[in-house]
Amino acid sequence: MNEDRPHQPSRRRVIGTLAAGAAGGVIAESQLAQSQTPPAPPTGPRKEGPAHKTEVPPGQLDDYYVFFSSGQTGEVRIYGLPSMRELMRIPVFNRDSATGWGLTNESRKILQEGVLPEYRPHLAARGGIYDNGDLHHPHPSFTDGTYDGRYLFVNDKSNTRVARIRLDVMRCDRIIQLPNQHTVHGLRVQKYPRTGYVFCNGEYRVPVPNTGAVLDEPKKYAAMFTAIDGDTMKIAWQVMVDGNLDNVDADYQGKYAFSTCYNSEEGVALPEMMAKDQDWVVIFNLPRIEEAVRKGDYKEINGVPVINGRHGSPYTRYVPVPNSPHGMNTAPDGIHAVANGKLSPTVTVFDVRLFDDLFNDKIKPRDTVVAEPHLGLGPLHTAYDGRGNAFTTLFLDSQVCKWNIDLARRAYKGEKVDPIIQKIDVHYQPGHNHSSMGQTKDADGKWLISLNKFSKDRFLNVGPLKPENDQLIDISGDRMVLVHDGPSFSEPHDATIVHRSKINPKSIWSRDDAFFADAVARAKKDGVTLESDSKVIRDGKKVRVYMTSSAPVFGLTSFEVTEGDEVTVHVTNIDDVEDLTHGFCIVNYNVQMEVAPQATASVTFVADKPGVYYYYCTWFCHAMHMEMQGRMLVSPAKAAAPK
Ligand code: K7E
Ligand code: CUA
Repeated sequence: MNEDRPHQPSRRRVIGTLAAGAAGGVIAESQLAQSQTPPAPPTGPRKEGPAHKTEVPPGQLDDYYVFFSSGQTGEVRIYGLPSMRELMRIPVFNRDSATGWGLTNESRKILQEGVLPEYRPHLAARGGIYDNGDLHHPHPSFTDGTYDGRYLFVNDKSNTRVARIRLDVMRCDRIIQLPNQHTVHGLRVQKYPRTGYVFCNGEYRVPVPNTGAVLDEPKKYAAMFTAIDGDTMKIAWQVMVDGNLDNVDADYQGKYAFSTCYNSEEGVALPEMMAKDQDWVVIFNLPRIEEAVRKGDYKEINGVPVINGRHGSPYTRYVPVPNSPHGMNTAPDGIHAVANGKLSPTVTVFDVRLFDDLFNDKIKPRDTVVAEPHLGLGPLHTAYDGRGNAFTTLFLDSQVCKWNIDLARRAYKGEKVDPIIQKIDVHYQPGHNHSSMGQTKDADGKWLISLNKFSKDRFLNVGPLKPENDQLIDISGDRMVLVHDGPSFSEPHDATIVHRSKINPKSIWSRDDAFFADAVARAKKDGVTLESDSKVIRDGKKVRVYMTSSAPVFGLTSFEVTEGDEVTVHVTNIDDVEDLTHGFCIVNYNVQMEVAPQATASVTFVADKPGVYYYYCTWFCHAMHMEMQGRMLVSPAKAAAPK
């Protein structure tokens, strides 16, 4: 099943049609995808496979964390590798029934603060919160070229947001929505000296500012490249560019970031976007941009310094590459960066050491290109093993291509060498791939995950909506070996594999954690000690209920409020025991939240229906967990005085 496939020259001609442009090319693309419909699934007894490589015996731990995005599900998922077991989910841009993310006061504050003032009125009916997100790219913070275990940064393409997750508690602590741009697609972070900047690509071109004064005049639209300060989660600066930005990466010197860009035509419909056979990679000169901000060479728009980085600017360079490139991936050697061709069967290899000369006008943009190997159809993303080899996903060919960077450079100079080492079938239509530690200078060349968009026949049929298929490939030897199929719900675009030595989360919350500082402050004002008091404070129509939870009892077995009261319930889990989580759910009241050991969680609602309502613990915590319950007694509001 995973033996090599020869090159398929007949398919290459299709790319000619694609690159030649127009909607006809897209029809050819979908036909090509159909032509790959696999043979009927095998029946009969299961065969033995190479799965033992992924086996982590009971009681033993995985070697790596994998932070998977989940696309339109809006959350982050943590897997263990090599077992590919899902370990945990971190809600971010979604609502989550289990943890109460999107419902608790603590999470709502983060979600509400992550909306620009100009969009808040539009969300008023939904409590000032977006309900959906489209999370593509999870990237951990760096110090000195490798992961430092502080944060994970993620984008929301759908509502133009960036979120930060604290890796000590695996919880989102900040969200911001970016002004002056429309979507955040590509997201990567500064690798050196540290993060530092979080680079965010604005994909769609819109009027800036987007107020309605300009509508159907696409020539007046622009896309924006944004650098967020990862420590403060404030925007450091934005650069206005030509074309649509797709993916981004950064170098290992802290000097440059670079983005693939499609639609240099600046069209708004597909035939226009594909009209030319070249687009470009935009290179951003970080020291020059910082200098421009210091000197005031910018326009302030919506409170953000916006630098003009369009053609001719000293802050950017535009390097022509074949039509519609997609992934942008820096190699762990600190020298090479690869733009993936998508509509072109090639990838374009840059030597980032040449960028100084480019910005000093000593060489031409294309002089920074040192190789452009022809790999196969639909190259989207590239990963590395740290031994000079690269692994590129071929979306249309449903393959991963292993190739050698040095051989590609030599072939580009005219030497008769083939940079392609091996191609392996994946199932099917891969987007991103990721290698173990492969986006750091510590790339270890052990594992590769191919994140495939289609699973078709690879799993039991679950109806018209199928899972994606994340396949694990052993790259430790000379040949790639496919070792595991992993279904996942919509839709991981990207994943980051981090060695477990880099991450060190807590098992129990610290009582002084900022995550529930507001609840602590409210309690203090009410003269309540969260860790010991269980009481009800009435403040006009506002009622604040404080209770502890300690298996298997809540600090209050009942509390009484009046119809129409605004009730805030605070639950503090005083169990100081690893994994002893409680939950708090009020029946028929749309209230449910998780309270992990030593945490406080709170929720606010209006007690608008009189009656008896049980609250109960939702996390199985004790033999008497079923009995961990209490009653909320809601008395009817006094009837209006009779006339
Ligand atoms: Cu290629 Cu959004 Cu990184 Cu999807 S992106 S595949
Ligand atoms: Cu507490 Cu179940």
